[in-house]
Amino acid sequence: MRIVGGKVIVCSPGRNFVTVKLETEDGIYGLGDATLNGRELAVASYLGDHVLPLLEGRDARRIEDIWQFLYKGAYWRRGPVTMTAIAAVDAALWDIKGKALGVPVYQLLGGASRDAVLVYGHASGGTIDETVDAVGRYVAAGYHAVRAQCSVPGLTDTYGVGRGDHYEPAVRTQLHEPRWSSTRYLNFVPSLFERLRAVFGPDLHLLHDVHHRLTPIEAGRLGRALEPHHLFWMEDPTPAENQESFRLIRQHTTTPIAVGEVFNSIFDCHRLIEDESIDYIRTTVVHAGGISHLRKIASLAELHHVRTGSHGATDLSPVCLAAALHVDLSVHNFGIQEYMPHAADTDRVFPHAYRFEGGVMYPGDTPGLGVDIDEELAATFPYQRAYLPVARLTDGTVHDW
Ligand code: GCO
Ligand code: MG
Repeated sequence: MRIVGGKVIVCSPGRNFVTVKLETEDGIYGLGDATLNGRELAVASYLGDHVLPLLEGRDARRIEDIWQFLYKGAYWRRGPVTMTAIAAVDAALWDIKGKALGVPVYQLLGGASRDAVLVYGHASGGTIDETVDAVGRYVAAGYHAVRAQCSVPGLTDTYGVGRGDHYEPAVRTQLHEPRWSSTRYLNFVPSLFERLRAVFGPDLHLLHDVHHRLTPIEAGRLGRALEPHHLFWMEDPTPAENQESFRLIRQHTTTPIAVGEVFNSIFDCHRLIEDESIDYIRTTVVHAGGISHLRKIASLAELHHVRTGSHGATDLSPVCLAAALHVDLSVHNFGIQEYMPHAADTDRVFPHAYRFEGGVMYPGDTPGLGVDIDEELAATFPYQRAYLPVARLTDGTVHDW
């Protein structure tokens, strides 16, 4: 089954997405998400200028071989641009294999290990009262797990606090540089979760994203302060270039720790996993080398009591979400999947078989990934340059985002 063509589709139905479409000699095609928020065109060029010409004529059935060919063959390894490009090709090949064999991808990955995929939604508010209301709306919609973020008094534009229930961090106009204070944040956040627990009781899973903003010892303090409110996880407590940092957090708190949405390979997290200094690994299909590589990370994690918790913000396209759901359903050590519904225009451009129902998701049984792209409609939404905000401390120093 030779690959006879491929293209990169860049569109912006609500936000920017980069999608790879690979075509085979028998007319079957596969899709892969290649979106790297704020740096989209770099991946589009990597794929269109350098990768797709190499795929012409190769056997689409040899997924692992093509993965190794693109990874080892480039000489330049890892990094977000390379690994996102490889991920897109990998997902498209799994999509093709599923379609060729007439089965959904999760069946190729060992079949379902569970009935459905537990997901968490994003609640946020400008005040604690607003955040309580937002969490309440998710509970009413059937969610069993909710991430809660709240504006920090004295700071404008706190990370993760959206307008309405749809949060989109990338800004299409000028670059945004909001100010940040870890002191104010640390003094405030425990009161948010004290209130949420008092209102919603012990059974609702509550999550929180720190977005890499604290030092390890500050993160230890936050984790300890949140212990009475038993969070499902504290996400990205500190930047993770230095994997050893997490040992210190671990020594100070029993609050479960999740990290990994910016990781690109198993080499970014193997020490964290082997040291058992985290509880959830958040790597996902599009930024960590595709379905093939994500499964290897999940297998390593399984040995060390670490469960998966894949990134699933709106900048990961429906093609990535579909692929993630197939992995989630099949791996034994699945933990939870992040789910932010996409804009209506995004869903129209990417019709899909996956569905949300009662706090869980199902990838569906359509052969392959179960997601398509309406190329004509996509062409009516041209790319629009957009950037993530850059955080600065109150004195103007650039801070971790
Ligand atoms: C999350 C993330 C997102 C990211 C965004 C970056 O937990 O969902 O932190 O909000 O900021 O996906 O591209
Ligand atoms: Mg996050």
